[in-house]
Amino acid sequence: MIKAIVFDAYGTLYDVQSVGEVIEAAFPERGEYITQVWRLKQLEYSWLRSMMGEFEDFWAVTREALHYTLGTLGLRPEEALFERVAEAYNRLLPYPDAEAALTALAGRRLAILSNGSNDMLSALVRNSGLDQHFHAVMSVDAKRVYKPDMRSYEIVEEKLGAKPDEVLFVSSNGFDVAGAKRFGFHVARIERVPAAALKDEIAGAATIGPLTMFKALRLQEEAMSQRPDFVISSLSLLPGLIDGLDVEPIARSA
Ligand code: 2OP
Repeated sequence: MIKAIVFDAYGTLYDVQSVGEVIEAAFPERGEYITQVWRLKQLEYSWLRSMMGEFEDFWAVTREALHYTLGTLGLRPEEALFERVAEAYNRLLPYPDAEAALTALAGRRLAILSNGSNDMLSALVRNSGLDQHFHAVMSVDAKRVYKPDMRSYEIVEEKLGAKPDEVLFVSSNGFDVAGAKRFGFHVARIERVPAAALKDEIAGAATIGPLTMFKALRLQEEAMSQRPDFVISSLSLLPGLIDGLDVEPIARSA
């Protein structure tokens, strides 16, 4: 029986591309490049920090990655502008399918497990108004190690009391899908960019831009042995998928 449905945050519920507008306003003509390199570097730094045993929270990682990215363009913005751009990560927009899906799943134990720091996640769910849907919003801060390190996924059982095979984990991040599956969760992958659509995009492009590279590197299923149990194209299809599973309802308050 599934006792908890646990969502990844960045890229799954929240659109990391939505920082693009703030970045484009700050650095005209460079929005797409900065958005993609920033996210790629942010994840890379999280993995490097886990491997080096040198944890700094995701806010520090996010800022280091932004410094790196702007540095590749020779940009050294004044502090106020840097902060404004960094802060955009706390105001990401939820995907349009997120709110309705979470509403349709009411009555089940819903939670987030994210690389985001506690402060970032609080700001994110509050700013987007999605906070009301979650029984728990869990940060890897508790373990000082990033997904997909196996220790990060242990937080779910420690906080929710649900064993790995009692959890349906939902993510669109290939590395997180592989990690969660390796840990023993049931995994639903949200396929935001189908492989065939990416193939057509590449075939039709005169040159391959940063966004296409990002889709190729981060939004495809990893070619590793840990495969998701379910693949759906959007969060809108999650309630239908879950209707077919044995999911424990939570007691309603009177
Ligand atoms: C998250 O932890 C993996 O960035 C993604 O929310």
